[in-house]
Amino acid sequence: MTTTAPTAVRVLHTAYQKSVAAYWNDNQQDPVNLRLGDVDGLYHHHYGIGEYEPSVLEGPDDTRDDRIINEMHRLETQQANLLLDHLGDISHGDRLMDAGSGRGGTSFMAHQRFGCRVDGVTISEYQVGFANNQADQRGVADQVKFHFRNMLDTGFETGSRRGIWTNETTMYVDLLQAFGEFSRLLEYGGRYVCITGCYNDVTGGRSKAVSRIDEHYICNIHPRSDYFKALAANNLVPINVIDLTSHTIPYWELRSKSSVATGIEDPFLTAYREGSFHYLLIAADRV
Ligand code: GPP
Ligand code: MG
Repeated sequence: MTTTAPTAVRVLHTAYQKSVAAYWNDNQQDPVNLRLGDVDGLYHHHYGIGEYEPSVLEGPDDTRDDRIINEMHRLETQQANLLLDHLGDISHGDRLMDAGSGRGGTSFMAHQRFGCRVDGVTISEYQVGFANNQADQRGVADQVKFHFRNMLDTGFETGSRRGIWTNETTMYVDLLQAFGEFSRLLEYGGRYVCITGCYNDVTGGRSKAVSRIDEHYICNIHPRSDYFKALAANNLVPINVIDLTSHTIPYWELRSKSSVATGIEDPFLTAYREGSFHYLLIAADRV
């Protein structure tokens, strides 16, 4: 028996969670994430927002690809900055949690901005190793730590968090369970910020394009309504809801023209343009 087996048994509760962990442990060499991260050492696993600079698509040919990669990375970093803008006032002594922390990009940005301790949790042991290695290289390993833990059952202390965020990770979890755990972890008045893709209740059920996104990432995109039901059921009161759909379409247009396109660009563009899918930021306070 390996030494990691008992830990994995405690962290991964279901066959679905095991398959998600396997996806993120095994499919990790995609240049769409590594080449962008190599730009400045911030490795993201989320999409971008804002207009791109159109000149990146023009000549000279020998630098075009690098300029597109840099620009996509800038839009992804801009997305994470917008998320952090909504965490409210965070002091040095506060503690934050990144639920579904990937390779750590948003966690490092949060520490840089607020100077406080950040714990990232992920069910991918590969990602824990990658992100903790980044923390060592950045010299912040005492402040930013990544844990092989399940966001539905973190084991962290009740009321220990001033802020928690999910940057495109809630499509992998039951919202009632996740928000129940976040509500337990947040102190009174603490803030939860979510950026997510959700499907549109108004246009009906899951569209074909949304189903293709689910299949691609092995996720389960929730309807918009489920977010607000699950927040309300867990003493999380929205203070801000921003529809970012029109702000993320340029990122997908640029990505579809890049050398690192993965094939999922068309379903995203179709889903957003037909109105069956939204890109939302939700900020909520724990009461
Ligand atoms: C992007 O990660 C996010 C997800 C996989 C979750 C799904 C998000 C939705 C909004 C539906 P990534 O950066 O690893 O994806 P990619 O490799 O395609 O860039
Ligand atoms: Mg990516």
